[in-house]
Amino acid sequence: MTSSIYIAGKWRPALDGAVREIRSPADGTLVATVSDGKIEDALAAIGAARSAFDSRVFSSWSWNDRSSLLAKIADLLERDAEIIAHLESGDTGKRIIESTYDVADVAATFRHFAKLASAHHDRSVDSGLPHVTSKMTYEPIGVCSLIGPWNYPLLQISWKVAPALASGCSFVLKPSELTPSTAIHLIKLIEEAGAPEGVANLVTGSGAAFGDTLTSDPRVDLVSFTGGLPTGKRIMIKAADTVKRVALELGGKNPNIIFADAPLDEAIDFAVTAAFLHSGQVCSAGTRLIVERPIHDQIVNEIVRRAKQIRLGGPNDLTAETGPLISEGHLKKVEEYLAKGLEEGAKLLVGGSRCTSEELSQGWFFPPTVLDDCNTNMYCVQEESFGPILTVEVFDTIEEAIKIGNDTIYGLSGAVWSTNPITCERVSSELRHGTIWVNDYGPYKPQAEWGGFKASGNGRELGEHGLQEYLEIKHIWVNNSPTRSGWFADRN
Ligand code: TXE
Repeated sequence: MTSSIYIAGKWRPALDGAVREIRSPADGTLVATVSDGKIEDALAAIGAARSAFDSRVFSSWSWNDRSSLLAKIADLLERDAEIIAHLESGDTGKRIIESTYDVADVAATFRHFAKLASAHHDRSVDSGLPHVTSKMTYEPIGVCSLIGPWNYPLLQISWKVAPALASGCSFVLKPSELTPSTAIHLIKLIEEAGAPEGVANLVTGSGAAFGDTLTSDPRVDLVSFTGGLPTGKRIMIKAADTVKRVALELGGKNPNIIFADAPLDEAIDFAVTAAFLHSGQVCSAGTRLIVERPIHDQIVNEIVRRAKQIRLGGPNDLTAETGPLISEGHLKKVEEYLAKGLEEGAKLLVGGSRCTSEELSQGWFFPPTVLDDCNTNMYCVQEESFGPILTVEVFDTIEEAIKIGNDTIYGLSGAVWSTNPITCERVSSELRHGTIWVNDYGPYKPQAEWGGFKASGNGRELGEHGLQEYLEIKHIWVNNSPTRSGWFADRN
């Protein structure tokens, strides 16, 4: 779709006419051609969002009406689920079944925020004075720049778009330049559901070209971003000049801690999934396996055996269990990361070099890889590879397990496996990460807040806080019987 920029209710090409080809990471085939927006397009989109917001065309809707809009969008997502899943798999190379699960989660996200919106109300505050009413009102923050990543393209932007609409904001959406197709479809559904012109705007194109415009323009009130740490830091700097609210989800380096008394069969099975699901391109991937020394060999041997069996392939390969990395650049980054780990002394147990078989050589496939003999001083333990690389560390005491699990600049998620409730309670309370799973790995719910401690980001998405992020809070004090204050003497 070469007119994939949507501003003030109209689809149009980039002002300079540039287009960008989207190619499948599984086999290099052309899956879409989209507009390649630039600064001028972003400025126009911000202008449209600002005008729509200032006109109150949408913020004046009742909470119930906005709730109905979100429910309608959820219905349309479910109606188009198959189309959307194919678009998502085309851009990302992930299996159709995974994209299908993602679309269901996206619809659930819209339903969650629809429910929150319908239940939303002002809060009265006890003024302590009979002639005064005092209340807290919740208003949309204004114009939002919503910037998404490529690993869960539609899901991650739905965590931003749904609360922005629920609260009555206007926004400019910028999906990753690698995976824009489902964002384009979502905007069509928002249009079909009846959002007023100028509320939802979309600019496709690269962050390098116009990201700074979206994050520094004075007409923008909030930036919500999911992506890499360096970009997140840059966004904070760009947003600082006009003191925008900034919400960031910047990934993690997530510990998966297994004690010797854990249910081992299940712990091993989940360790494999946590590390290799979507080829490790998951912000909450369990890429740091931390095992109690006596069970190290048993656990690692079994994970290696399982890792060797994982079948890689593109969306059209129905026997595939996981897909490719997103791009050649990302594959190279994962290769460099692995090379550093080996230089540092990590021991390669399985995987380790890109797939060159005939059926995989046209795509960016990298096999499940396990590095043993790791420790917290290593680059490969501290830095996110965002690929299918699992590092293994050992511990002897619970204190050491907690220390290792917290020895990271990130703090997104982690897990603890043990049959001892006291162990689980202590580890889950002392790990400094935004989500902790006990004898499980990976589930999340739209009703529960998601986000990170430390360098994993700012703020929370989903849950109730995920809506608060898009609201300003105002205190309205009404004196129904004003009298003089008498603070200063009136000398006349
Ligand atoms: O991310 P970028 P990249 C991590 C992961 C990965 C690394 C780099 O470790 O290897 O980040 O990935 C837009 N102003 N995660 O380079 O650049 C960009 O166009 C505003 C973790 O792909 O951060 C895209 O839409 N926006 C993560 C989005 O930022 C800018 C998911 C993300 O791209 C911009 C993805 C700028 N100056 C990667 N420059 C997670 N938390 O789940 C780029 N962008």
